[in-house]
Amino acid sequence: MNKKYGTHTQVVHAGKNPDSEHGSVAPPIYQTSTFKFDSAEQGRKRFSGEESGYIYSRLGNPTTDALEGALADLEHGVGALVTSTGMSAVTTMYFSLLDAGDHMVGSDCMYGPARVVMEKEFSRKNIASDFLDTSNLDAVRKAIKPNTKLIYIETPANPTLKITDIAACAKIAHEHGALLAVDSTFLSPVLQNPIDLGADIVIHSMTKFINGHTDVIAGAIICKDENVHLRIRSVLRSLGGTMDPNQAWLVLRGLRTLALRMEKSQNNAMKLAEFLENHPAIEAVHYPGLKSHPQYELGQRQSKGPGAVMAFELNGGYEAGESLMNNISVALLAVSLGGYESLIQHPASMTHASIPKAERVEAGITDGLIRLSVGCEDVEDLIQDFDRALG
Ligand code: LCS
Repeated sequence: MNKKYGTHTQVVHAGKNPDSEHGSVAPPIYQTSTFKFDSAEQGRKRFSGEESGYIYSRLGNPTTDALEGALADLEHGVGALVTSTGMSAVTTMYFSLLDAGDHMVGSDCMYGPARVVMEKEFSRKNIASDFLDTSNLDAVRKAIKPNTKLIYIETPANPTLKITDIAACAKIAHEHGALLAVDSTFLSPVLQNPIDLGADIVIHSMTKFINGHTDVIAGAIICKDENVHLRIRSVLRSLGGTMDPNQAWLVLRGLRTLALRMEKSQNNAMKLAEFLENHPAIEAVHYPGLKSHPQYELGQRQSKGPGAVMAFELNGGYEAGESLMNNISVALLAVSLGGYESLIQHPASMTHASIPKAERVEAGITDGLIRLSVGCEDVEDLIQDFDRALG
């Protein structure tokens, strides 16, 4: 895809290669588990790599390839790998890049299970980790050890919307022979391209904005370097967290309207954040589009927009938040984010409940914090509904 095209054009056409047999514009769904060989010799050659071609859908399928092509284009990587879930993308990356005796530095504030699986499960395999405030670059530098192989940041972070400097972390990682991976789920490829800023790996939960229709769980890993891509691809195919062709087709269909949806959701989020910031019942709004956000300038520099997710605290603490969640009617009370509809939830008791309380509070995930993912509704309806429910 020509990088000179505008974002909407890129999203509409990324990776597109209409079906060569019939010219169908929408990609066919190759709903098959396996592929017939013309001869035993062909089967042997496909397995040995002497001949390209499909073998078995866990190892590759034309519909999942179509989605991977589009994502590699949009994130400016050498290749993309699509996975059954976002967590599968995270754990496949951990497994591929970290061996017993290695160490990882991660953002203290990230999607709860992505941190907990490292601290609870990978630690049992003798892989060490330190999760800290990666927006503090001195803290990142100090946490690096001779055996640090990976810095993994989530920016903006779920759910505090804290921002980490991608280019600076890439520099720190590379000075120490480590790789930098970035979970860029909150902004999607239309608003942030970590590889352009020096990152080696981009992770997405495509359950969120990329699919955008709240009907599929999916993930992706996009790499800058061919060797890293091939290493992770080999592990993914063996561990088995690959994507089904039907799932890939749905995500590709959702992807084509990503820029449109993101534009509408982001415009709504900006107006709603301004409304909430000025509302007497609200103590603080955390949204990278507001000048009050502590890393507003950094966000402006490294991203094309603040996205459509925010968090806020009410003056009345958790009880006021609970009452708001029970009284809101346009936004739905549900976890997840990045869909066409607005969703509201309480991280401390829901998405981040698996993180022990002391670590959660240290990461800024207070008991009073409410997270809101803004959808494509009419913003007037969202504002009126919040005004009523806050009252
Ligand atoms: N990365 C981020 C930033 C996420 O928000 C999530 C899920 C994941 C990775 C994992 O992806 P999944 O396997 O669910 O596709 N975040 C969720 C959330 O905030 N509410 O429900 C799920």
